[in-house]
Amino acid sequence: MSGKKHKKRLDKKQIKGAVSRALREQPVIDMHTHLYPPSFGTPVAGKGGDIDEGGLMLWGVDELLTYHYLIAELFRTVRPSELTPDAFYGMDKRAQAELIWKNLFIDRSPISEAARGVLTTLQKLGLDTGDRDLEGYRKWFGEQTADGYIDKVMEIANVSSITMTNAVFDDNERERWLADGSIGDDSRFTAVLRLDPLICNYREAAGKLREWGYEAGDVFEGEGIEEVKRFLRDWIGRIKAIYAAVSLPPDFRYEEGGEGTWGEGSRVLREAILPVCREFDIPFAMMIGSQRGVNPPLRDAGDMGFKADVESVARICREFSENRFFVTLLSRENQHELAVAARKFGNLMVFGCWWFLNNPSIIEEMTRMRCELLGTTFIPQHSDARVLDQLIYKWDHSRGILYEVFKDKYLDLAATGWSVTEKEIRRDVEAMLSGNFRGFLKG
Ligand code: RAT
Ligand code: ZN
Repeated sequence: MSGKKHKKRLDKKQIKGAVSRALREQPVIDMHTHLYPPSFGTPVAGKGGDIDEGGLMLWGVDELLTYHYLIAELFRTVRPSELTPDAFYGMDKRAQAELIWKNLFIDRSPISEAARGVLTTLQKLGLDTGDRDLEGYRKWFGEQTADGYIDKVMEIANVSSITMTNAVFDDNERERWLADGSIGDDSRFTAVLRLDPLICNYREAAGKLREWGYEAGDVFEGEGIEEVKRFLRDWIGRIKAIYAAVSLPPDFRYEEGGEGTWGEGSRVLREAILPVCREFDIPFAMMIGSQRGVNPPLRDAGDMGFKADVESVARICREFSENRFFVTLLSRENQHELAVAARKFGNLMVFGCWWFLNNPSIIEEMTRMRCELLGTTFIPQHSDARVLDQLIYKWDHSRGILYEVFKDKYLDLAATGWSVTEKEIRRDVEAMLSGNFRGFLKG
């Protein structure tokens, strides 16, 4: 039987061109960042803005250079007798940036992904990386206004929406929301309620809740349960959270019986967080595998990743079939099992190549495997940017790798005789960079 030949069939060269165009032109919704609009204050001096020392909006070359990924790399280049982490953190930001610049960019070639990222960012902003002129870069950034710079970065990175991580247990952030509920109203940003202590350290979280006027007991039980739910409802409403999220350590287990190390955290999940997510019809994100403080003096740079328990993820997805879950895991070894779990549960949306996995070789391997197991039904990447400007390199580098994977997949399709069209390539790329996320939020 001969079907009607597809008129728009592309040849190999055209397929490559179409994938490259689709990836370049498709705006991204970045579903997990640690970025904020200027309404949260900025400690960075720009043109015309006030400096707010505790401000949360980070941008500019000194912040790029002092990214915690690079701080970890700096401490591979200095002897403890020369510089301790405490001494480093005691230095001012400019001096920290200068040391990282010297040790990681001048004294050796910046070939690590985080170091290369700084250079891609400067280059795409139009600065000459060949100059190696840190002072010149600083001058350029000093001429930007924080607000206008967000538009510039979003345009260069082709990011249409930035999803924040709003840590309600962080006093600095919490107080800003309480002082002015409209700080989240910047249309370029959306909010996410981040709740780590509620599951990871309920007793401590309950103490805070009591300080804030919620009668949560030291043990998660009785009337305290309703108070935890009231707290969640208040904050989801206050910040207009589009989903709620938690980062869990590798030893996290979902313990249905409520016994064992994770018994109480599992009950908080089952009896408070997931019911409230259902009420608001929002997904819950679980980022699992980060072991905090493996080398405590390094602070944020001292965390590590280990293997998580994918079976717990599967049990949660099965028991809470009315909830929707975004899941990303930090260990490379977990990625195959997680993708297989997503084949079993439509309420599980796999996302991103998180933190130590956000390196070209691993992104490529993970994305190929996910395409092979899940087709187009996953979210290949998020940036995890902490410094606004990082959106530029994270998305530039990721788009390049997604090109390598997707073009191979469409060439494989064409080899079967299937007609591959530009319109359908664009449709699929739209889904993976934006639509799958939007659709999963809606349910
Ligand atoms: O990727 C990172 O920058 C980590 O420090 C964490 O922020 C992690 O992404 C998280 O959200 O906990
Ligand atoms: Zn993060």
